[in-house]
Amino acid sequence: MTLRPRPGIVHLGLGAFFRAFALPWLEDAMEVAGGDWGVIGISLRSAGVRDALAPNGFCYPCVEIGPKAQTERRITALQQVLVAPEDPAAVLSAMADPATHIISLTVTEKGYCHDPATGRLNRDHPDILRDLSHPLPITAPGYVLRALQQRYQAGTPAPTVLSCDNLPGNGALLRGVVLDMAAEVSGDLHDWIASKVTFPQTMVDRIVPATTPQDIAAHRHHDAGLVQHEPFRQWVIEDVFARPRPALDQVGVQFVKDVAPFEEMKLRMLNGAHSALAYLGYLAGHATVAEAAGDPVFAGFLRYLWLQEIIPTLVQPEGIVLADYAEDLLTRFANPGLRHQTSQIAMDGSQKLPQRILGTLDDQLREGGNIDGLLVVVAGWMRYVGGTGEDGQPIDMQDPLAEELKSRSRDAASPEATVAALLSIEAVFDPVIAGQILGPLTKTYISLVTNGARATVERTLP
Ligand code: CS2
Repeated sequence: MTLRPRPGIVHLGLGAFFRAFALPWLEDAMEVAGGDWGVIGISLRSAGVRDALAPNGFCYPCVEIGPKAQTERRITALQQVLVAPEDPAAVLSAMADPATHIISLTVTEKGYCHDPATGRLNRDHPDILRDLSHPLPITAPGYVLRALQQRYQAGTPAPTVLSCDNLPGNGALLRGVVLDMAAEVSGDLHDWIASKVTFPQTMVDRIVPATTPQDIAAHRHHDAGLVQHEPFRQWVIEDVFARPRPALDQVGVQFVKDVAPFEEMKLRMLNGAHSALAYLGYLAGHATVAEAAGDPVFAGFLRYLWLQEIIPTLVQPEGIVLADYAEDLLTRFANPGLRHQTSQIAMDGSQKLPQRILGTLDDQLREGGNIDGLLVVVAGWMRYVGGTGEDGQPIDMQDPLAEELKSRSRDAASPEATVAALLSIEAVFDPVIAGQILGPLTKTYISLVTNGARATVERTLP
């Protein structure tokens, strides 16, 4: 069935994840229950995605890569792609249009312009300072703020603002950032947003590796809009959606009162393990998650981390047995067709570490639990951001704090000094926790430097 519904959603950050996760799911909902839930996608930076999709009217192939077979469907619910820097006013008009009931976001962790350690707006962020004094924004929170301002001024009903990024309490975090900005613009606008606009928390899950030129070359139509994903998908949404809403509940999306147990499970178990494989696996020479997960030392390490250090900090979400969830993760990671690069996941570690690893570490410290495995992951990140691999080759480290991470690593005269210098970055590490882990983390880091990642991981296993 070809769906060309009218747009009801404007989505900021049209990466592969949204195209392989939410768009197919929205199509499933429209096939069951109809509705105009077409999507206008917004690229906040470059024209690449628009240019890849425009020749085919924004329709694209979405390929599911199972462990044995692949299946393909064609997605047709994306109506248009706007490139924000080309015409920011057009983006705001789409977001402020009364037909737009949902403004959704996948702008990655750093797109929220928050302080990762506290979750609050980073008031020193140069783009935020700019957006507060310009009517045409450049940041994602700036777009949300100015679109809400237009709706408020025009008397247009408040939309649902749906963050779909891997952040703890993503809805509340975005709400806090937007409200902090609104307070600088107008008290009335602030109060309208606070009382009328809903920002549900969500947990989103599907592994979607970045599409490579080789993937496109191998596709039967060489379609540049191609996205590829694993079979698994899970979407849990806090049930505070403004009406109308797509019939996602009829096609397997879970609407619940409290998303937190699902979200913490996913961030700490899936994303935490992903980051562990990204840094330590990369250092040990594993280019992909499947390769690393297929290495018995790393598979053993993940099982140990999950069962001994992560699961003890979690509340079991309804309907899920955490030990089974862990085994399922290992199977998902081992999917040989996915070619999910460890270097892709390693990106932006300063923004990811707090919710993936450091929150767990903090909980374990409070309860007197074991933290040896978590420390190996933090040490792996520290070694990785130093910029040189175990093979002596430079690492293409990408992070919003890259310059600071590199200069702190470079200026440190010893491994002890490296650990201390990185631990004192307060945007990432809570100073109290930093003080508690300095000693053992330094030992682990020295082992990584001396013995390598794989041997250090192996020694951590009981
Ligand atoms: C990954 C996630 O790149 C990363 O940091 O950990 O994109 C991960 O694949 C998804 O969250 C899975 O749902």
